[in-house]
Amino acid sequence: MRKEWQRQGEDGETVVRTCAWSPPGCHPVGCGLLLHVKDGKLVKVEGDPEHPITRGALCPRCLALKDYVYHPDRITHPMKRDPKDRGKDAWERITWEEAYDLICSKVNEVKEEYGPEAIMVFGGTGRIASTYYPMIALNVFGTPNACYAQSGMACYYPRVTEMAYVVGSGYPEIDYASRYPDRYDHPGWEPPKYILVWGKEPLKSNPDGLWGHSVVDLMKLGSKVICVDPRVTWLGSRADMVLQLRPGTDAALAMAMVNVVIQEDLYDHDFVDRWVYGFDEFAARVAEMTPEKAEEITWVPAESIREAARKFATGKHSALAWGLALDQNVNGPQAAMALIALLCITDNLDVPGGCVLSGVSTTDSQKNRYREGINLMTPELWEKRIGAKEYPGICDIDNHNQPDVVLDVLESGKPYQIHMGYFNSTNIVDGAIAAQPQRWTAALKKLDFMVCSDTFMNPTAMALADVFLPLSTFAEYNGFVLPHYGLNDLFYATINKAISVGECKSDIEILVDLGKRLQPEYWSQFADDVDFLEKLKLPDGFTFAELREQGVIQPEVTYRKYEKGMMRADGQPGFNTRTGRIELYCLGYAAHGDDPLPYYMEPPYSPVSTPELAEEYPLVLTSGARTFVSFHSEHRQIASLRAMHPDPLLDVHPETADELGIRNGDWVWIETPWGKCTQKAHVTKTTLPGVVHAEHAWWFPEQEAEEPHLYGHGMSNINTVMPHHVIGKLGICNTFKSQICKVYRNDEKN
Ligand SMILES: Nc1nc2c(c(=O)[nH]1)N[C@H]1C(S)=C(S)[C@@H](COP(=O)(O)OP(=O)(O)OC[C@H]3O[C@@H](n4cnc5c(=O)[nH]c(N)nc54)[C@H](O)[C@@H]3O)O[C@H]1N2
Ligand SMILES: Nc1nc2c(c(=O)[nH]1)N[C@H]1C(S)=C(S)[C@@H](COP(=O)(O)OP(=O)(O)OC[C@H]3O[C@@H](n4cnc5c(=O)[nH]c(N)nc54)[C@H](O)[C@@H]3O)O[C@H]1N2
Ligand code: SF4
Ligand SMILES: [Mo]
Repeated sequence: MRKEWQRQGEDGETVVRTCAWSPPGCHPVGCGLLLHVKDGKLVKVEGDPEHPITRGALCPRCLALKDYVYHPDRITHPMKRDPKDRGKDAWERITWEEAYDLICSKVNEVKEEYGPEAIMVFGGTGRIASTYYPMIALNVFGTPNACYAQSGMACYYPRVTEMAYVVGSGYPEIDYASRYPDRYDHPGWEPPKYILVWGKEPLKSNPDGLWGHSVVDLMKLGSKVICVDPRVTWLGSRADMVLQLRPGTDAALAMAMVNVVIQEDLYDHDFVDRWVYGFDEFAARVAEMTPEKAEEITWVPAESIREAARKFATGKHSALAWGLALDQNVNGPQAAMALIALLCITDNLDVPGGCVLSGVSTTDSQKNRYREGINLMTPELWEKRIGAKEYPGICDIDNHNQPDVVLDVLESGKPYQIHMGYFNSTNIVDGAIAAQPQRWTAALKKLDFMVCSDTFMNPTAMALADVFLPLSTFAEYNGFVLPHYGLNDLFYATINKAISVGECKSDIEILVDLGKRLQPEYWSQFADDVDFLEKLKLPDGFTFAELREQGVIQPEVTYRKYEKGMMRADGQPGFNTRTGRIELYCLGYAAHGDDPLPYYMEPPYSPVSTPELAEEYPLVLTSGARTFVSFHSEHRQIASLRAMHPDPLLDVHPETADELGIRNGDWVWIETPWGKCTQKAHVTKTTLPGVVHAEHAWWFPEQEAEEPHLYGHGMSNINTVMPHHVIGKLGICNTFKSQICKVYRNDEKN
């Protein structure tokens, strides 16, 4: 436990200890930083050696924080623009009061004329904003419409939904001893024997609450890694096994692995008898997926499937790190069910060195606030939430819209038209989130009024916004870091304000300011942003000020919580599902029209499901593996980071490159039936022959800002070639990681 969040340093410096979140973007892993401040300016950034988890380590994005904070292009005051000038660099500086007045009068106008539902708040991935943007919708504007616009909500929501239905809990995280102050030395804790890293690259992604480098720490303590990935990653090159599968075939592989475990009687009968519902039906279903059949589908040799399954099942304990590739796969819920089965029937759930769960009492403060927001509106208004009728399964898990339905509604104006948009942490026009961004952009241009809060000008603000709100970085505000957004409280900490830059404000300040103006009955309970934080109840009853003094809190872990009544609100042993057990015959899936048992389904576009299309588009395309130097569309303007990775790269195997007449470094077109874009070929043996991997979220801040150029609009954005409406029966998942394409030289650029 650390103390002293602020101290005097040398030469008149103040040193502020803090934990990172965003902006600049990252997920809530809360790495520890020491921010050195002199005369109100950030002069040095270093890792905090006393942070119990990250122990001084930082990745390049935090090391470049100073370059980001003081970048000459950063926008540090509010601006407005006449809607007829959208797309033009015709911004006018205004004060916060003017910005708020404009926003509030538009909100009231739209509400009066069309109803609150005509406002939609758009948010992106798990930056700190994602904790608060639903509150702008629900608790401030009073609209039921909060939209995370990725087709099929295909990030984290699927895994969380699957866990909710099958296990009745939040996300299971590998036990990297984050909850012990003495970390890896803690008596009773042990490193996993095997870590199954499935469709995830944690060293680069540090996703949701997993500090990725801990996998390296665990390997040093003896853990072995099995990677399931079409590419050999850095971790893969040091792994015990790499199962290089054809993208999108994960469900077949996972079913075959769990089948091996059952056939070879490598599972824990006692666990199954006590805690699993529907095991016999499940076993009968996966029995159809023999390793030989899976080999045909996945391209992974049957013997490797057997070997990996045996290792995982007999290693005591083994942990699963399952990643985004499971979400960006329309067969993801079925793959997930098989993986959850693999984890639990081998007794690796909620045990030391396995995967830990959070109990019912986990941090739920923000969720409670959303609920208050829902209660502020009438049930009839809540009923109008777009996509919730069609896909209640996903929409009710996180009180959101279903984004594919949203796009249809934006385009058709039916059942009602959206008139105002508020973009809070999403660069929808030419950033990461939108499939077919051309469609989103055209549909959004019809809105009467749009607001964007961000740090830099970007394609979304340039093309759409009428008001721009300048945002503070995490060095400039107070807040909390909640790993897994509170769904698995591995540790938690405060973000401590060290500096101010221009007139920038944080998401939390803007939320409270707008709330006080638009819903004073509710928001008058909070004096300001810090008072709002003080009143968010955290686990263990800490307030913001107390937590700041304490430093990083590592809540105590209890293993096997399901035996102790800690997984259910009623305090009974078991799990928080309909049957009280882990449902491998999943009644939740069945209730939403899907098969209660796992099955294999080909990706909707593949050499197998669409052989005629595949004649023209013969390659399998996956996309979006993370890099160290960017967070989605962010950081492209930070010279030190961009120098490490100047261009968008397409990984192509040397044999495939030869067949296509492509050399390393050539610009190539990547084309699908939905469009084309261009990236630079990176010829590498780390991918499979016939499988290419494209980077996502590319735009070019150094290029002409105004439309039609719009920072190289669509030129290298891989999502211009990704379709909408290929979602599974639950309304979740997409095909960003399992698509088909053709690749050919782009001779205009070579
Ligand atoms: N630096 C950085 N960190 C980030 C982000 C960022 O943009 N930059 N984004 C954040 C976000 S929003 C998220 S969701 C997380 C995601 O983080 P992760 O869950 O780690 O996911 P990815 O980095 O997309 O990569 C997953 C791996 O899946 C592999 N893969 C591709 N297709 C398939 C497939 O069909 N099956 C399998 N089994 N594997 C496949 C890729 O080759 C890649 O190695 O990262 C977060 N962290
Ligand atoms: N092809 C392909 N496409 C993908 C993916 C893939 O793997 N393949 N990954 C997908 C995934 S998993 C995700 S989550 C989406 C991500 O998509 P988004 O989250 O929409 O990411 P960006 O396009 O970078 O837009 C985020 C914007 O928020 C701003 N920002 C950063 N921090 C904050 C903050 O704290 N508050 C506010 N208000 N703004 C902030 C940034 O400056 C940036 O302009 O992309 C998806 N797109
Ligand atoms: S993972 Fe990297 S970018 Fe994210 S907070 Fe930690 S050091 Fe910073
Ligand atoms: Mo994501």
